[in-house]
Amino acid sequence: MAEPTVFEKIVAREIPAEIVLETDRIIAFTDINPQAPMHVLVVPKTPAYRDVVELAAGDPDLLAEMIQAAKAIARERGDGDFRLVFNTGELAGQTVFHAHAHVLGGSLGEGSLA
Ligand code: DGP
Repeated sequence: MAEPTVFEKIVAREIPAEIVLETDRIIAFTDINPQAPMHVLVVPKTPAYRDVVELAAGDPDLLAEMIQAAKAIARERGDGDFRLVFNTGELAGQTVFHAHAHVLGGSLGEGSLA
């Protein structure tokens, strides 16, 4: 068995997080190192998918649910607009290999990619 990721520990309430939304299949919490005025991570509770590509292939409905959750969070915490970022692979800056979406909102700056 692989070591649990930090996101599994947040799902299990083994480490604290500022949780902003939770359903049966998803948890969302503020990023520990925010890159925008609103920076929330939307995470499927299952650790089965290492990244968004695996998730899209394995459970597209769950990915769709994450995108709807992103919209709800952006409406609640900002002006409703948001940028969705999926770092995919180490060279792209992925550090936690448990699929997740970065939901960024607020004043992002022109052309900023987070
Ligand atoms: P990525 O680089 O795409 O794998 O993003 C991982 C994000 O997870 C990164 O922006 C920082 C965030 N993160 C890492 N550890 C923790 C933690 O313990 N709590 C919270 N809230 N966020 C974390």
